[in-house]
Parts: sequence; structure tokens; C-alpha cells
Amino acid sequence: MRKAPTILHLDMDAFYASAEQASKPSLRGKAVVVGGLGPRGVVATASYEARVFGVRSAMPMAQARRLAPNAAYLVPRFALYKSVSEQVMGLLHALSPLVEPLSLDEAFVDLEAAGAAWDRDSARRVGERLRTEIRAVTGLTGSVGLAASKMLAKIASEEAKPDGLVMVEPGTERALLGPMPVRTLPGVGPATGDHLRRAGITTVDELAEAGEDELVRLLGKAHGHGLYAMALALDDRPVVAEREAKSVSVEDTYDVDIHDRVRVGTEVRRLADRCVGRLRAAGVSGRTIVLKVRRYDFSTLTRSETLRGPTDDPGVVREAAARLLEAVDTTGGVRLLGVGVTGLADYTQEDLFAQAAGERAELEAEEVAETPLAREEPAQERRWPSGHDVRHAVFGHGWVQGSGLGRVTVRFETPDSEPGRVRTFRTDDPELEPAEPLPLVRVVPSSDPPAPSGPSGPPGPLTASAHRGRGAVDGEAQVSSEPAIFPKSRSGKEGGAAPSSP
Ligand code: DCP
Ligand code: MG
Repeated sequence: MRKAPTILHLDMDAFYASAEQASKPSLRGKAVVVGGLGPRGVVATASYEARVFGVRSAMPMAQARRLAPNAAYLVPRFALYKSVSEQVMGLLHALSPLVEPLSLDEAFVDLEAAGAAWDRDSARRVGERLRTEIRAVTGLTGSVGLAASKMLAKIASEEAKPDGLVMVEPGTERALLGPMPVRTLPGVGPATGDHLRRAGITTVDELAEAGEDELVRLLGKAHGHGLYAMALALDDRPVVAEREAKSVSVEDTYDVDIHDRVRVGTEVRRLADRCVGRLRAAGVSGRTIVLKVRRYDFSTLTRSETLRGPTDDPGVVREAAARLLEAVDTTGGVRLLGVGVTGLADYTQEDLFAQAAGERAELEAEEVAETPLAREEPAQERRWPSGHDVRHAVFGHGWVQGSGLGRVTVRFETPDSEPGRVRTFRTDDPELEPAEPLPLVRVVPSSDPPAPSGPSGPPGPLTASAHRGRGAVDGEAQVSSEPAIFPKSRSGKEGGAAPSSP
């Protein structure tokens, strides 16, 4: 293991919810819950203000509403989160060529790779500067962990939350890890955690005391051996840059076209399992699941879905492939099927299984009308998901605070305005239309000098200056400004039909 704490782990704080608060001045400092609002929706995340009431990621939305009835409930705006994520990843890439993204809001960076840091002091300086830059460029806060290994860097960023930096001094790793629950270690998900608990092992110290032989007996050779090393804080895994181009895939061509929908499903499941077999043999996992279908007339299409983090779990890959198949018309028969996984990494998050189940619930929820009323006019209701952006010909940019009974309530405010006023319209008001998200931080016109970045002045990639919460000066002008840094297009699933909610 290296001697200096030069592996950095960044994790944005309450990512989706913070992006919503930055976007909507009236929600700053308030309980905000983002997730599926349909009857089977789950919480994607909650602002720290909502966590006080016990609201957590992956909790059923109905339970969240009971715990925090007065919170704001919003449907995710993935296009916004993705563009903020790209800004953050850009800042990380400016530090080092070795950046390993784990999800939209989380990544490892090897600071030694390009000489950005070499010891404690230089690593701390880089970490603090990164946090300043992230705030300036995105308006959001991220927490940083620094350590001599990936495992400890990730634990440190968790300790640093929210809005902090924690460095694990080399040599103190075992003392820090010992009292922590076994679930802290990478690769210990709910199933392994339960298994260990039944064997009387709940803390990392108890894992280490159990000894390698006992862990191998309980968990099998590879897992037991690996976990024992982690319990001793021995983690040599390198930071691996994302290898988008690489993928693992399998496909089959059939002698006779398959017409039976059930049989197509069975084949896709079999291919998913074979694909996972190859992934595991190669010791990697991946984030993007790809389904390929060639139909009777040789028309070929591929569909893909990207998960929050890499997986090598057969259940997750199977479910994703099955979801992708649902959207493909196979009535004429299929002659070839394929399943692949791309976006490979060495790191796996066991909890993705729970994630897959949650996402499926949300997708189904989108198809179910929420109330009898919504069923009467589903097109109008679905057009106005809570939290999504709108533009009114007279009042400008705003967001949907709620809809139902043929009415939609809009709050007119923008990221750098004062908290705005609420107005209600008919859902078919011709002056009201859906809009693209505005940038969270206003981009400085190119003629302006770059924003100052502190006394030591990094020549860093600062391209924007923060205007969060500033007063009325900008308020009016902002209403007519165009989003400069955000992509115009939204892909179907992300921008499309989400349930509206009263
Ligand atoms: N997410 C999700 N479903 C989950 C967990 C997370 O959709 N079960 C989404 C919403 C989160 C984002 O991924 O905002 C990042 O996940 P994190 O685990 O990093 O959680 P947060 O960033 O929300 O909070 P924290 O401050 O704890 O990192
Ligand atoms: Mg986060």
C-alpha cells in the first residue's frame, strides 16, 4: 500500500435534493424528497433537512410522506443531475488522468498519477481546493475523503459528510475501522451482513478476530480471503479510469425465428446469466446493460440502461435486460438476441440489487394513473410532473409545485432569484409549456475575467461564479436568460412521462 493519503474519494451531498434546492430558492433549508411519486414509488434521496425525520434513500414514498408530511416531494430531473455530474467529473479530470466514477455523484481520483499531490499537506490542499471549485462551478457541496487506499478514502468521505473533508492518516487505519460495522467494508451488502451477524460477527474487529480460515468457511474462498484483508485495512486496489469502450457481451442467432414472447424472455435471461459469467471470470463489473435484438426482417436495434454504479449481479443484469426487452416489439419474430455490459470497473456495489428493484417499482408507477381524476385526463396530468420546469409566456420560468383537478400550480423562481410567487393555471393553458432546466450557477460571459478563487489562486478550471441566493438585481433579467451549459435534448425515459401528483 502507498505511504501517503493520495487517493481521493468525492461524494456530492444529498445530490439530487441539493440540485433541486439550488434550482428552487424557495426550497433552500427545507425538507425536500426526490423520487417516484406514484403508488409504488421509492425515495431516491432526501435533503439533510428531511433526513432529520428519518427519510432515507430507497424507502417507499408512502412511508416518507408519513414521516415528513410537510416536505416538498419532487420527481427527479435526470438531465439536470447528469449535466451537473459532468461538470464535477470535469473538475476531477483536471486533477488527474486516473478518475474512476462510481455513480453520477461519486468518484475516486489517484492524486499521485499526475503529481497533483505526494504527501499529506499537498493532498489536503488539493482536496480543499477541489471543494471550493465544485461549489463555485456547480453551486453544490461535495465531501472529500483522503487516504492511502480506496476503501479508507470512501469511508473518510462518508465521515466528512455533509460539506467536509476528512483525511485518514496512514498508520491509523485499523484503529479507525475496528469498531465500525461490517457493512462499512466494500462487498458486504445486506445478505453477507446478515450471514456474518448470525455467526456473531458485527464489527470489523470481530471479522479480524474470526481469522481468515473462519471467514473462508463462512463465505467461500474468494470472498472470505478478500474480506479478511479488508478487515486488516489491507486494500491495494488501484484507481482505474473508466473504460467505456470495453464491454463484455454474448449473443445467439437462432435457426428458426422465435415468435413466442415468453421464450424470448427466457432466452434473454439465459444470455444475461452467461454475460455475468464472463464478467465475473474477467473480475470486472459494469454500469451499462445493453440488449440487442435482430428481428425477422434483419432490422437490428440496441437498447441500453445505465445503473447508478457497476454491478456483476446476475439478478440486476437479468432485471435490466428484461426491462429493456419490454420496450421492444418482437411480434414478427426474432433471429438474434444479445446481452452486454459496458462501462466496466473493478468495483461492485452489492446494494444495486435493491436499486434494481426500486427502479422497477418506479417505472411501473409511471404507467399507473395516480387518482381517478388523473385517469380521466392522463395526458394533461402527466405533462406536469412535480418539480419539473415550465415557462409561462407572461410570468417566465418556474416549476410545477403540484397538479390535479385540471389545475397546475407553478412557482415562478430561478436559481438566482429570490423565492418566487405561486400561481395556478388550467392544465391546458396555452401560455404554459414544459421547459429545460436552467443552469444552477450563472455562466460568466467570456469577456468577464474569471471568478477569483482564493488567495493561493489555482489556475483551475473556474468558469462560473456563484450567484446563489443573491437579491433582486439578477432576478428579473434571469427570467429571460437561456440555459447556456445544459444540453437541449433529453433522452426518452428521463424526460418523458412521469406521474404528476397533487
Ligand atoms: N440514489 C437513488 N436511489 C438510491 C440511492 C441514491 O436514486 N437508492 C440517487 C439519488 C442520490 C444520488 O443517487 O442523490 C447519489 O447517491 P448517494 O448515495 O451519494 O446519496 P446522496 O448524494 O443523496 O446523499 P449523501 O450526502 O449521503 O451522499
Ligand atoms: Mg452523494
